[in-house]
Amino acid sequence: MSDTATPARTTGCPVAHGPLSSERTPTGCPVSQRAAEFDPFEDGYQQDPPEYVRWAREKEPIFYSPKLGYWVVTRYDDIKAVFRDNITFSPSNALEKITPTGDEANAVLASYGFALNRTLVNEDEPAHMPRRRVLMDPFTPEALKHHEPMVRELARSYVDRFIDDGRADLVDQMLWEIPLTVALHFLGVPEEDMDTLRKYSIAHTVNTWGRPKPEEQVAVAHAVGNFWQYAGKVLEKMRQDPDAPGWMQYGIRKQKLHPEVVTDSYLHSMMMAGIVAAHETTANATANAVKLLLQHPQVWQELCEDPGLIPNAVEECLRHNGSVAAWRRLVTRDTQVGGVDLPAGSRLLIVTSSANHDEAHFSDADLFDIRRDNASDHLTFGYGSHQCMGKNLARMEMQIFLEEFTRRLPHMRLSPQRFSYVPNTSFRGPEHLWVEWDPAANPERKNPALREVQVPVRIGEPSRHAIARPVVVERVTPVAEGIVKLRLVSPDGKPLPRWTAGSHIDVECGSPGLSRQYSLCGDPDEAGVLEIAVLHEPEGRGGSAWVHRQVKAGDRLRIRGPRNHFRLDESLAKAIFIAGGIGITPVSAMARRAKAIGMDYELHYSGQNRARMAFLDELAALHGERLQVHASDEGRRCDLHALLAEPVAGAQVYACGPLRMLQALEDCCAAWPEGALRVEHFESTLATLDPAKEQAFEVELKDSGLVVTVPPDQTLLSALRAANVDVQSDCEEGLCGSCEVRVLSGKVDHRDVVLTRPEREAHNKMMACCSRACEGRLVLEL
Ligand code: FMN
Repeated sequence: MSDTATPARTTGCPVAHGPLSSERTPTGCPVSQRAAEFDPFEDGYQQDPPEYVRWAREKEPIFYSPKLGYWVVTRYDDIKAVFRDNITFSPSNALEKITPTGDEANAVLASYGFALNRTLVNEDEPAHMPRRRVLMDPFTPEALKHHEPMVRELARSYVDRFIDDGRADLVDQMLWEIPLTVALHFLGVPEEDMDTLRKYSIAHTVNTWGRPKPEEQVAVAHAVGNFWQYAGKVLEKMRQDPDAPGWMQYGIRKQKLHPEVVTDSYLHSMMMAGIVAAHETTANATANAVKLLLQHPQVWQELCEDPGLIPNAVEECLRHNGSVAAWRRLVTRDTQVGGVDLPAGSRLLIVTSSANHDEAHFSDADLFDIRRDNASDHLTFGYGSHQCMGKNLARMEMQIFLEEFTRRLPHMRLSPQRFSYVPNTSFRGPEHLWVEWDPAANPERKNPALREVQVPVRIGEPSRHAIARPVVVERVTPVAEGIVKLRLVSPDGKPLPRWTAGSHIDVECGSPGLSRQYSLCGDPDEAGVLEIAVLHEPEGRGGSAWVHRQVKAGDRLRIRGPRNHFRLDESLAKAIFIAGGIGITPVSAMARRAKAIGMDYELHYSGQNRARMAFLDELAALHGERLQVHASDEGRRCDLHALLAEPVAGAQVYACGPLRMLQALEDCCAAWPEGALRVEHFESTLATLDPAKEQAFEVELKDSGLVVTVPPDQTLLSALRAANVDVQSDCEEGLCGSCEVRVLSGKVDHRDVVLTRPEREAHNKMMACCSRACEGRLVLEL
């Protein structure tokens, strides 16, 4: 064993391994000591999977685990790439036993006729997508609505049972049984035998993802065998009454129309796998969520005070501490992930819980932030054609549970306890969750009507408009004619999220419906402070006027974000920053960053006259010679053509300012490499949708295997959401770039102001909030 780090590249592997073990990967590459020690059945992984593989995420993102015989993938982009390509990365091993069982256990399983076959989770194309399409409708937000009263009534009656006790194990007394009951209802299964089913489904988890000892294996095999036979019997019962409500009956009816797509073996396997998929994942996810929230009492209190935050809190809980820690794929042809060679036959453990803590995708990733604007990017539901079909049912249940708890037991806290987990790689949630409260302080004792209060559930991905955070205006400072700077701090000393140069926030200008974006212009290293500068636009729509008229020191504002669609590439040889007027706000933060990291840069700042240009002294002090000020009234207009006449190797141009200036820059940079010009727009020229003038069009979703029609009165974004496809969005005006989707074929009628001309002409990406098809069908990478 050596303890020297190798720079690798001996076998084409790009990873600089740490101290080495004596083991080698199947490709002959050395295995680092940490990789050799990796053991997902250890308590470290069970307690906190993303923390357990932090070293890998940071230094050795794909490694081979000799103990497991799997390649372990830990970063967001790599895992998403694996999910995206279900041909190269087959899901066929997703339900395989991770620990092979011995002969005795296998014989027991065979004695029950156990033949769990392909289900939606683990089948390859071309079989999978036709089945998914045929069986999907009951999962759309529209179809799920009618389950809401049943879930709510269940949640209420279970809380009734223990609300006066002052103490409960939420897992045993509620969170296990309700998702099971909901799963049974959804599937159309009779409710009897719940206790037996509970045992069976635990056994199934251990059988598939766990490491049962040889003596346990036989008992587990009996339970799984019984589970299998039970599923078969119930299915037979359902066939007698195929018009009853339920997803299985829906499948039975579809079998009549498409017998080659929905087969008998398929229905039997789905029956068993469906119970586990719908039940345990939600039970565990809710237990994890309640635990996480109660471990952050201030966040819990905020949720109790503002239940509108619950939908996004659910996403953040699923991100931070979801119930599916890792998933599996089988490599079907020689390929690479993240530059690492993976031969055909390699088995992958894709640690989605680690992806959910990847700093490259989630800034300040370990912070538990229920207002995080991209929380729903988490990979806990997977992604692409195999994404969890029941995600919106799970979201609905979790929202309802949290609403009931926050309203009826806001004084609940965690009891002292050590959490235990069923050892396995994938399904994760505490076996028990003890909480306590003072029943005398139950709010219902003063106000019994509280039991019946109801907040409408949001089915589907949460709306960004619900996730505002309060801030206090510490200072308002005039920084130029018509421009004020606001210094915003946390109202209660809780940290504000860290941000990166180029980011902006949304400020609610007096009401949630009137929100405006403002770039952060302070110092990203000054923790807990956000600074914006707002130009008064007298002819505007009222947002900036409100800021100038109303906002004073001590006021509370509601903001969303920060988010960044104007990132500085810190690996550049050089950055040329160009700002016009109020466009200096993001650019000043970027130039500050460039200076801090020692990058070569220049800063060109134009305006009508110095009195109307913010931050001049500060910028001059910080940037000295690198700053060029161009004030029109001094006859010093910035000659953009001359400035950018020659492309500079390895340089990028970052610009923000009036529309005219940004359009001119596109011409000036025509000779520059594609993507060398990066701009941030402050104003939108977008008209709202006029259905009389619009055409319907179709989009084919390559990753999900669906075809969605976008009618004339709907945007692509809303049509995708109605079809259960999550797409991020922010401004929904074509300004911010957050709803970008990749286009694989077809011509796009671009209506945003984010893409550059070459980007538009390439027709390989579009903004779902506003852009449409020129004609015919678009194929999207979704
Ligand atoms: N306006 C500013 O005055 N300062 C800024 O830093 C600023 N940053 C913006 C960042 C983005 C990403 C966008 C889309 C716009 C930004 N704006 C900024 C423009 C404002 O959002 C808003 O449009 C402007 O204040 C006019 O609003 P009004 O017409 O309601 O008065």
